[in-house]
Amino acid sequence: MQHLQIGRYRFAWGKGTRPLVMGILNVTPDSFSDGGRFTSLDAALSHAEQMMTDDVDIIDIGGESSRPGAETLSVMEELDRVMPVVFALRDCGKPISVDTCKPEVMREAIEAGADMINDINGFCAPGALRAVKDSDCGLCIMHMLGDPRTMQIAPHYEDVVIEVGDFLVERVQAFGEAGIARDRLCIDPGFGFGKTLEHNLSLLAGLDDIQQRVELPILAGLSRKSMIGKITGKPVEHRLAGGLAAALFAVERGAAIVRVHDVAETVDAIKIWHAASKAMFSTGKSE
Ligand code: 7PJ
Repeated sequence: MQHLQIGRYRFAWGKGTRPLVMGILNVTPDSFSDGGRFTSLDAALSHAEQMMTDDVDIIDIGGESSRPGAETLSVMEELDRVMPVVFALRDCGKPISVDTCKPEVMREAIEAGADMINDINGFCAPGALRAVKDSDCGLCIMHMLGDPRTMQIAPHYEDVVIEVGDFLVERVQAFGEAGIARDRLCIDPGFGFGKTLEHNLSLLAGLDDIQQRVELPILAGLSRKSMIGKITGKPVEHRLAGGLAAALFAVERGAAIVRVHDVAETVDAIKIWHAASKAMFSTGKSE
């Protein structure tokens, strides 16, 4: 059985294991609209509490918007948003992940007890590997073409599955050369990050090819993304059913973790998928 180390937590992954649900906790700046009594911290903590009630496996805290076209935050701004939430949740009983590209934020988060760093930039920033090396936190290495400001301007690949796979293989090699244990790593093709609808669909269909090449757990983030909207014609607030179908397709192709907004619904969907796929193993319908 293979394992993924996520800080204080250790999860089995691979055939027959239950895929994990990572809940998205976006931290927005304080608005102080009612005199500061109900702040973005309160809002984030009550959202986290709901996710725990809903059986989330990992809580992913993000302060910087990485939507296409988004502007970047300064280190101080990002720390101000994220760190109070990390401190408040670090002993909540669930692994805490921090979604950041900045080595300074990675260091502070790890110091404060975060269990995982999720970097949409694949730890490509100078100093990123050094920032995470001397810890046992889990690391999600995501592929992105370019940067969030420009990535959706005519992205081009000869073969998206091969090129994203090449990038992930190279990054995993760099982690190995830096002396970082393989059982801390998971990989992510980065749906929507410099990809057209066709690219995203090729990656979804090719998840098992990437898995076979890299042999690490795959994290898939499809929740509410524009590819769901493009196929269904639905605005972001009506993409739940589409997102559940995408998440189940991803786990069927081997994804070990799905990153989602709608935790309760995804946990139920995965419980059903998992129960049925276990029955398939035990009746010998699967090789
Ligand atoms: C992803 C992410 C994703 C990982 C975001 C959004 C945009 N991290 N952070 N994978 N997406 N690992 O949630 O729509 O797909 S931000």
